[in-house]
Amino acid sequence: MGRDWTPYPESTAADYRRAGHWQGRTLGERFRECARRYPDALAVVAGAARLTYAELDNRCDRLANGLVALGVTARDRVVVQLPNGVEFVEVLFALMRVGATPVLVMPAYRRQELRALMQIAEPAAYVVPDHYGGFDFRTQARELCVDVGTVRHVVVAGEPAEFTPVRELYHGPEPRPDVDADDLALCVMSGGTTGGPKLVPRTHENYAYLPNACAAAGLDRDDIYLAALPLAHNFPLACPGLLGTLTSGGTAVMSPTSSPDDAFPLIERARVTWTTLVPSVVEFWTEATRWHRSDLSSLRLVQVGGSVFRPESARRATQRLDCGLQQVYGMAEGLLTMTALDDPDDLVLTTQGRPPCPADEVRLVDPDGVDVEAGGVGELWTRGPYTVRGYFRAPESSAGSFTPDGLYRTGDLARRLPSGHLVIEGRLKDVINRGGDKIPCAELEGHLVAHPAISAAAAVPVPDSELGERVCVFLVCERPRSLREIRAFLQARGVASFKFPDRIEYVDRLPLTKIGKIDRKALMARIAGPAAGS
Ligand code: OOB
Repeated sequence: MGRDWTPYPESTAADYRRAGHWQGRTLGERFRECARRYPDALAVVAGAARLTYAELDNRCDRLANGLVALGVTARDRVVVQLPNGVEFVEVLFALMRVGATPVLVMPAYRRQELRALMQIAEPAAYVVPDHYGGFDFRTQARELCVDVGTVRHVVVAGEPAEFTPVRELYHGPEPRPDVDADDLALCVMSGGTTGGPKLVPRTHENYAYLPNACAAAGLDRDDIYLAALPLAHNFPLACPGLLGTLTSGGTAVMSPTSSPDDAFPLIERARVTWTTLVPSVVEFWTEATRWHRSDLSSLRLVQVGGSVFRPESARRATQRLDCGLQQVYGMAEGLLTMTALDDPDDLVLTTQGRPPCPADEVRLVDPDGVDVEAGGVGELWTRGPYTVRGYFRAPESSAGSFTPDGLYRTGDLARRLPSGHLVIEGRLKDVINRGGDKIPCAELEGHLVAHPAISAAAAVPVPDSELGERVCVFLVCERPRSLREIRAFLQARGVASFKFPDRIEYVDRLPLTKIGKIDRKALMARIAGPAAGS
């Protein structure tokens, strides 16, 4: 096995297998077992398409054959940037069946982010929609093929232009390799760390454990899941999300976006029972119940995570949506914590719950790496059967983010209640969490100083009632530039629009800490007052 990623120590892997956390089966096998057990059950609903388990299983097989015929081989990386839809599900399982590694990228990402992660992944293929959200992904694919020499095939869902259409890749049998459960199932993008984009390598055993771990959501084959957040994100994909649904016989309904206009009619029509959302979207849904007439009475559970969820919003949401709530704290790197369905209301409203697996180790430490006193706030360090030990092909960042004995340093600050429930109190890392979308400050600053008139830049979070945080940038600049000009500059560079500044402040120079780093605390204190406008 190549060493593009850090394996678990053998004795630890043996412990996880002995305890039954790892079951030696691939995700493809688990889905196929489910398809054999419930062939006629409805697996996926997307627009007019409705596929039973047997149909979906068969289509995934045929697509896997077509990918082999195209020349995709085991361990090839394939960047998949598809919105929620049947193709997403089929491409994901087909690649897993070929033993290739899907690298899942959110549709909002643009050329800058993609180029950086493709330079790490060296993908053999890139799978995109023709259009989504008013953006032509084929144009971006053309540019990326120039930027990144390894992409042999661009595969398009929809009108392919000069590329390969997905619809022509459903083939008859081809010899396919065996896939090992301890090999990579997929890579997801790290959202939580500083620095450039990082890929999180998840093995089949590690990733297949996640949906099991989430049994706390009480999922069964009668459940109907609405995939409203982009499925390339770990939370709707596997916590237990789409993968939990398709390995337990339930139905996954695809929503093209998370807006109430798309999601509410789908909930009513398909009698959706549960979904996964970020706090800003739940708040929007809560408001939308005032004017939307759709019947949401089938909803029994909404999972909420990705950024801080205020107790008042949580209370309002459960009342207006009239359903259960599960708070989830998690990360692409692995660890999840979740409230239980039978937790008392005050714990559900004010905590982010407990880790689901007895083998999850969670430490709260002070700056010297020493465990804080019971009840104290410390940085959360973790290791366990579904938390990775390092990033894909990034030994240096891995060394910075993981301790020598394999604990992931989350950069989040947490407190533990006597019941074991964790409360996320803040964070140490320089990342802005804009409604669940993560923006590494240094990355945005790097793009800003590429502007010829900007000599220095610092990005800081500004508290916001809707999104939790928005992006404020402090610029040292010859003369003030409009927000519109700065955004246009970032757009032309190919930066994802959720990273664009919401507010600009001009300074003569950036305040520095004693050791010469940008003093973000001082900058945040300056904007604590009302918005100055820009
Ligand atoms: C989820 O994953 P990522 O990789 O996009 O972001 C991880 C970071 C965490 O380190 C933390 O800073 C923040 O997002 N976060 C939360 C939170 N859940 C995540 N901060 C406060 N409260 C929460 N409930 O965001 C993710 C992955 C799987 C499940 C849920 C969320």
